[in-house]
Amino acid sequence: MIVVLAGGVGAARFLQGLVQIVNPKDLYVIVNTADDFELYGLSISPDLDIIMYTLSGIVDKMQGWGIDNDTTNCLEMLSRYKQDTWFKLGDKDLATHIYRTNLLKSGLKLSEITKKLCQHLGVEVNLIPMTNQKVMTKIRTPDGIIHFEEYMIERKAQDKVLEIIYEGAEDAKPTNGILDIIKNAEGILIGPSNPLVSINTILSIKEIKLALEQIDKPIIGISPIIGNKPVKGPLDRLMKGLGMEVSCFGVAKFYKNLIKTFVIDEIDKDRKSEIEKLGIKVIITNTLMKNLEIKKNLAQITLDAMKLNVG
Ligand code: GDP
Ligand code: FO1
Repeated sequence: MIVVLAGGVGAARFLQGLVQIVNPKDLYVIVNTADDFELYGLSISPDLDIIMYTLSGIVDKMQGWGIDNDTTNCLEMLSRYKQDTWFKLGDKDLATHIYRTNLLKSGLKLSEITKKLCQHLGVEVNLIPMTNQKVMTKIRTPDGIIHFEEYMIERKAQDKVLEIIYEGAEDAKPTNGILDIIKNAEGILIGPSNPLVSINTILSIKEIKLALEQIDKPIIGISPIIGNKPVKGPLDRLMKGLGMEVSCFGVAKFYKNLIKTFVIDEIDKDRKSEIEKLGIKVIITNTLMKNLEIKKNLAQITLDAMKLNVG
């Protein structure tokens, strides 16, 4: 079995390539749930949904989130009622949140509900929320502490980032089974996800971090930054806010004590020797996943690195 640590869009694209070359049933994806929040009384799990929709082929490919050809009738009506509608929930997408919320209310755990959703959508990869407890990424700004989605979407990532807080992480336990999966994995792949608000949230659960530190298995990272810019999202602003260098080198430095191999883009090949000085092996390839061929190639190269045990 292979374990992948995942956020939303970057990891989902990578997984699309990986399922072309690995039996999906052998893939165990530990997914960030610290973006989860409630809206209109509904429980939303953006990263789980992004991966589910992507792997089942129904994702809105341009956005990388939401469902293809979805409508927004419900939001339009809510807007008439003067409700906040900054988080674009499509009508079909709403069905997922209604289903999830009802099952949570009936006593099922998020991990159990995720399994059901995956079965209904024909997703064979094992998607596992990092925890069944509440962990929430919050951003400390000069105006106060706000939820990550509010920072990123409602306020368009314009606030100065003073601190990233993983609220609830101290007391959160990994979802049942995660520690055994890590122990028995052939290797661990860290998707090209946001290291600060997707991967570090998973690592903020102490037992997961410890399990990863204790295994003697290859751990391979993939840079979400290409040519000193994230492909999407506010990673540059978050890194700047924390005083980090916005580059593949900055991400490698952040992962220094975790990974032994890092996959970077061809455009960043000049940074290879600096990263190697951190004690990390570097693999250079095209990491901009514009089509299935590139996704598959990136997955193959990452997997080869894992199998060669260079990690
Ligand atoms: P989010 O939850 O939607 O933010 O998704 P992730 O946690 O997976 O993080 C998005 C990250 O994925 C951003 O930092 C992007 O730079 C990265 N990303 C998205 N598409 C690509 C891609 O094609 N190649 C690489 N290398 N990174 C990507
Ligand atoms: N991202 C946006 O930029 N704007 C949105 O309105 C938005 C709505 C949305 C609805 C459901 C969902 O599953 C994801 C959605 N996303 C939206 C993406 C999401 O906010 C982020 O990419 C992740 O949460 C960051 O990890």
